[in-house]
Amino acid sequence: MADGSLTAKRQEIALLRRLEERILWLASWTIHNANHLRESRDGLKVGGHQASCASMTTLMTALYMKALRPKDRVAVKPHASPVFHAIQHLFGRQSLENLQKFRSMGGAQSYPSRTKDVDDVDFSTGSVGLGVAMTAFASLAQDYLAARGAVKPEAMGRMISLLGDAELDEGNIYEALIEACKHDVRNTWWIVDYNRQSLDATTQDRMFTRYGEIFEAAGWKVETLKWSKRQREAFARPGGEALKTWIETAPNDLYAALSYQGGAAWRERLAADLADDAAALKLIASYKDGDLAELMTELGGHCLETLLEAFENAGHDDAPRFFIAYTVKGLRLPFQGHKDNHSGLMTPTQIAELRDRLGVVEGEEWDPLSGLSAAERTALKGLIARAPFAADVDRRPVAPTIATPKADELLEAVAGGGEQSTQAAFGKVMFEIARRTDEFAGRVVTTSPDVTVSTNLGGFVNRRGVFHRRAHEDVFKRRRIPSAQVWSMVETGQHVELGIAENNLFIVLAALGLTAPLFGERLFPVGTLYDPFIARGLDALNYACYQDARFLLVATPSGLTLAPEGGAHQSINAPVIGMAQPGLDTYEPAFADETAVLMAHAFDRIQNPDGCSTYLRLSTRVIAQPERDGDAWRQGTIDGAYWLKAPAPGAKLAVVYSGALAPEALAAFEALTEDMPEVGLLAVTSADVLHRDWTASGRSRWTGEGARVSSTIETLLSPLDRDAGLVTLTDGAPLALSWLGSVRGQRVRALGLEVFGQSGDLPDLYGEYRLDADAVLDACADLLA
Ligand SMILES: Cc1ncc(C[n+]2csc(CCOP(=O)(O)OP(=O)(O)O)c2C)c(N)n1
Ligand SMILES: [Mg+2]
Repeated sequence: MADGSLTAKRQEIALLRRLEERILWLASWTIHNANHLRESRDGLKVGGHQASCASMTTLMTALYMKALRPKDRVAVKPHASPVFHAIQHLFGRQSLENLQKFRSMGGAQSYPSRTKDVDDVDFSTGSVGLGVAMTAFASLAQDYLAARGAVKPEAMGRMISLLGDAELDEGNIYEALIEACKHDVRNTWWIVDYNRQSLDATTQDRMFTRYGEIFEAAGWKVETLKWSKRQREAFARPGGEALKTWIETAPNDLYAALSYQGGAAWRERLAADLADDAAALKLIASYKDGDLAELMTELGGHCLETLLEAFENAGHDDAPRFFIAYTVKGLRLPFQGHKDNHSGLMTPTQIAELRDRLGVVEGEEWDPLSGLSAAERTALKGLIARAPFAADVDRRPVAPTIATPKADELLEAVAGGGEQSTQAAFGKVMFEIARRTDEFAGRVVTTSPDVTVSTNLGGFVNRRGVFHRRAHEDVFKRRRIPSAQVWSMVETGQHVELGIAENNLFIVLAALGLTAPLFGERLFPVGTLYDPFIARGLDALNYACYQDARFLLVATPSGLTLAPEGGAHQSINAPVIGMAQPGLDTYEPAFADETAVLMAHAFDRIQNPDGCSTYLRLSTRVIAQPERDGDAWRQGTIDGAYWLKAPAPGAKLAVVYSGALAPEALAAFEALTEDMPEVGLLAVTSADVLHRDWTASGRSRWTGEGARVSSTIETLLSPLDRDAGLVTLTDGAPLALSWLGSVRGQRVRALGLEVFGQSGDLPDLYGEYRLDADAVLDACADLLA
């Protein structure tokens, strides 16, 4: 390298180092302000993680100021949020006010949030491990779009996760790693802040070499960034090798303790341990205490040169990469290396000391370039402006609107009445969609954790193929072996095959459900699984919803009604889970036509700016379909309920049911009408939508906002007598419907599942668990008594 460019490079590193110090400062000060300076109204600790931030500032400076390009997407370690917002502030994308309001309402969020932060958050994080997996599946989504020409090769970005080393204990990371391997995922970097500390303590040594082996086994390139340039230079000197060996073989806790205690402690311990090595002792003696401490603790993850070089080298191909960047938690802060430092906050004296050490002027704490010379300020501003990531690129593209099918079009697929199950109806609608040639059909993407066939997606997949970057013919088909299912993998396939890992299903849905804001291309993701296994991926489902990813989730079969499959598969709490999950409308249709109407509605909601995702809880139970008169059921299905049999005004009793128990409710209703012709039968397709509408309507009355006075359920229940009784029947926790009694203060007998089921046929199980018509009649008698 010519001397000139070498000097320029050195100058740039020096500037970056200065900038990095200021990012460390701003992140530390942001947390300090929130905890020590801002008024507290509730006495609660505000919190924030100064040590976790300090661990990562070098890494994030190298990335954001040099390595990242606008097309790259990042999931930032949740508790490094202040560093992220500080950098965004330097780029002019985060206001000072929001930094000052860190962790308070409307301010910079505790953990980076796509939906709640105003700056450029690509992926929300918070629940450790999920953001990591998200980047692999975002890359898969990018590949899916690239295969269709929807993302051009030059526009493909890297999906990067910055994670803590303790995050590596989260099992969902390895589920994602396995799936990523099967899908040949590329353009993914996972960069570990390897400080060997978790929340509670210093972590065990035993996994040191194993992580690299695990990732290598999965086909990733592993880059271990253990040493800084300063260390490499020192190790090359006489006696240096011994120093290197000492660090390599030292137990984590001892290394951490000495990092905390500082130069004198380092000297004492090293002198004792290396007493037989004259060259090493001489080398140690050549450092002052402070310099010795810096030498021992400035590991690879704190070295800009090392990081920049690694990112630069890795940028030449698209292989997935696992970087292990060695760091010290809390480096340069008074509690560096201390095992209890996770939630440690600097005292006012300590932060003042840091401020003075970094050259920030007292009173100018919010000015990131305070105390610097005019020349340095100009140079740093230039450096920030030249960062590739600072380029004025719209990172929130708006996807064109796609025409989604009308309910009438999907209804045709299930026409004919007769006897059907909602799961079969779902399959028919998907088959009909697969047949369509419109833009919408080409943008539907299905996915399932190894239950594609048993959830009735098979027809769709037969027509549309399985997605894979590397085409693979269905050998059974080629050999003309009869099979109901074609499993041909092609780049343009529209089904993303997943192994049995429900966590992955939800994170894939999160990624596919965010392609519109991430890549400017709308997909309509449909994911299927067995209803009980929603619980398996609940945090990931919540994660997807929290980011406002849009998809249709189809859970089938469900409830006690999957009877012979046994108690372990029967889902009890799912309806309540659905009700309690924001960002997800939960429906449980009973009939095929309701299912078709709800699917059309769900596709519309995926795209609607004010929409959300939809969860359909379906069943394999084949039941007689109703004769419809009029169209009111259609809007009612979407609004959450309609009278399948309207009550006479003043009726003293109504039966209310959800989903697959419709025949039992109907049988009880028919028995009742012999004596009480005024009784009504209410079909509830969504306890969730009904409940939310009811509470919103109540709120609007108190606040005076909104013109609505009466909610759907209030209107529906209004013909009944004030003292009427309601018997509710649902194949799940009775809580899902028991609240109906509060709407008008009516008495309720709520039937549902409160204990685990067992294998059996429907008459046995409905009898045993009191979900049959007799149970409804008993409950009615009790109410009328
Ligand atoms: C799923 C989940 N469990 C627990 C937590 C609480 N928590 C936050 S950070 C953390 C550990 C942090 O260790 P590490 O990932 O190594 O990050 P560091 O702060 O050391 O950089 C824990 C347990 C969480 N955020 N998410
Ligand atoms: Mg850690």
